[in-house]
Amino acid sequence: MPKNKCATILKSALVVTAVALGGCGGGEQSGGVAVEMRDDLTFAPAEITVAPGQEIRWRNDGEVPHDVVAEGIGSPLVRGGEEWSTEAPAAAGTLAYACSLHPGMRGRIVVE
Ligand SMILES: [Cu+2]
Repeated sequence: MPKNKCATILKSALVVTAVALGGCGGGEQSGGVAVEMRDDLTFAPAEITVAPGQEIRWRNDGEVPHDVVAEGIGSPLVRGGEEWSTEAPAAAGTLAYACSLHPGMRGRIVVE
């Protein structure tokens, strides 16, 4: 039956798309912006510029745990070897954030 055949082709296309999208994850080439959480209590880079809704990934390659706290953003504790990501705000503007564990550890997200 032509209708069923069509549905099968559609399902196959969806599976292929899902696999292709899944294969893009993990690297810095995936369209996200990466911020390093460093043992010297800084975010590097301290200021990033992203597009509305773009993925932002905080990665902790050190040993000191950190988090990311801002208006509308609250990460869990990100320990050494872990990472956490979220989407940039949908509206243009500048969002300041901080690590709640380390006063003075601050960063800025510029959405434009
Ligand atoms: Cu911190």
